[in-house]
Amino acid sequence: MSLSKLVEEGEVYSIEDAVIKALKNIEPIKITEELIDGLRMAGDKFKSGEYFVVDMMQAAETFKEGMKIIKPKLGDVKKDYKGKIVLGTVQGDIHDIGKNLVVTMFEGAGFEVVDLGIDVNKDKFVEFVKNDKPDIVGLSALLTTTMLEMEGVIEALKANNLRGQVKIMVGGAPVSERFAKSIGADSYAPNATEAVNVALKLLGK
Ligand code: B12
Repeated sequence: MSLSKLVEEGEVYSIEDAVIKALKNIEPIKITEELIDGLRMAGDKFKSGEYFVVDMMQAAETFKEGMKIIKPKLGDVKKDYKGKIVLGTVQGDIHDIGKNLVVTMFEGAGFEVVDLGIDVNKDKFVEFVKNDKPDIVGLSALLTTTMLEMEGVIEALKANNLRGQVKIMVGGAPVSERFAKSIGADSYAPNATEAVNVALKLLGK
């Protein structure tokens, strides 16, 4: 069974061996893409009603197990330093599967990444920008209620005179380009691969 299929079908006990085997002749970044593909296929099945949440969770768990082995290897292919990004899921929201994918892709692309985790309040973002001076702040939200919190983070940065120091990217299933513009974010990306491309553009690279 292919790596993507193993993730799609949630074969959590087989993924580790399969990834170790694949590493013998496939580049870590290619394996990452295959694992992401599997998660996307599971997501499609979820959308069409073929998969339930439990199937989606199983696929996500399988993805995570596979990535545990890949992550240290991605360091080997790190290119030159691209910039520093801090990411977090906004306050009130505990969804992190998508955000973690974004984190992984940024790490693989050569960014210094700080992951603040889930349910992150705006003060924590403000504090981080003040002290650690990242180039980009990435905000994730999966709920229509918590996506409004993104605007709160932007307003808090403004109130602390920090807005001009960072670029702000937003993402997550309910977020759109239009929403991003309406709250004054610098950009939006629909998925983890695009997120890296958009970030490079934002930083003029
Ligand atoms: C898995 C899941 C859960 C898991 C989360 C596990 C985890 N560790 O993340 C659990 C079971 C815990 C959960 C809980 C809840 N969930 Co939920 N969940 C989902 C589900 C099925 C999949 C989300 C997912 O992981 N997708 C796969 C990833 C890969 O995609 P993604 O997150 O969109 O991320 C990609 C892009 O959006 C983008 N991206 C993401 N973040 C960022 C950030 C940046 C900066 C950028 C650039 C890009 C980017 O890149 C990612 C990778 O390509 C969705 C359904 C759906 N279709 O989205 C519901 C869903 C989001 N959940 C929903 C709900 C209602 C809830 C609960 C409130 C349920 C409840 N009553 O308790 C709670 C909320 C708890 C809370 N306070 O947050 C609703 C939201 C409805 C709404 N309109 O707001 C959804 C849409 C399901 C539904 N159809 O009703 N959930």
